[in-house]
Order: sequence, then C-alpha cells, then structure tokens
Amino acid sequence: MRDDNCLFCKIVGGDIPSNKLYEDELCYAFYDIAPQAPTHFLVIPKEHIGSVAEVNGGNSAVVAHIFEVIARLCREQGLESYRVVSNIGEQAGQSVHHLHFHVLSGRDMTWPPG
Ligand code: IU
Repeated sequence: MRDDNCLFCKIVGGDIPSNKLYEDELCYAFYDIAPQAPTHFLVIPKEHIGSVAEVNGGNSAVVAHIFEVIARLCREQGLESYRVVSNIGEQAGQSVHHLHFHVLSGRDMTWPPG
C-alpha cells in the first residue's frame, strides 16, 4: 500500500526522480543521492513499511526477497565486501520513514559505526 506523504513511495511511483538500479514487482533499488561510499545504493520494498520495526509475519517475505536481490546485485557488480545497513528511528539516523537497506562498498569501513 502506498503512503502519499512518503518520499520513497513517491520515488517508487516516479513522482520524485531517482537513479534506478533495479526494479521488480516487490522492490526498487536506486543509487543514494548523497553517497557515503564509492558504491551506495538503497533497496526498498514497493509497499509502504515504515522501518524494520514494522516488519511482521504478514510482510516479512519482501525482506527475504530484498536480501536475495542485494546478494544478486552485489554479485553482478563484482562486489565481494560490502555493508548492509538499515537505520530505525531518529537516534539511529533514520531520516526517511520507509523501510530501506543501504548497501555500501568500495572503501575501508570502521566498526563500530559512528
Ligand atoms: P536514512 O537511513 O533514513 O537516513 O537514509 C535515507 C537515505 O535516503 C539517505 O542516505 C538519503 O541520501 C537518501 N535519499 C535519496 O537517495 N534520495 C532522495 O530523494 C531522498 C533521500 I528524500
């Protein structure tokens, strides 16, 4: 279901432009507008889910699908080392309230994250 006030629902619907990497019936992947690594793209469900905190037995299949897509896209791009991140809530850095997984690669990364 689409949330008309959601920026990422608007990206899925084409109302806000994005640099698309991949799309299928369940998910949409696009390059982050403010990349934090040489490779930085986002994979999101087409249906509106606010964050990981809203994943449940009724909608979790799309999350498994997204992880299959992430693995495939990274394989296709020849990425062997990468980080997958999802921020939940403002303190963790979530700025868009539509579930999204950041995929970052191409530079050394630190742990723990800042
Ligand atoms: P966050 O984890 O909610 O902070 O991630 C949101 C990301 O969405 C952030 O990295 C933005 O740069 C990115 N983004 C984008 O790529 N295109 C957009 O139109 C908007 C945000 I709005």
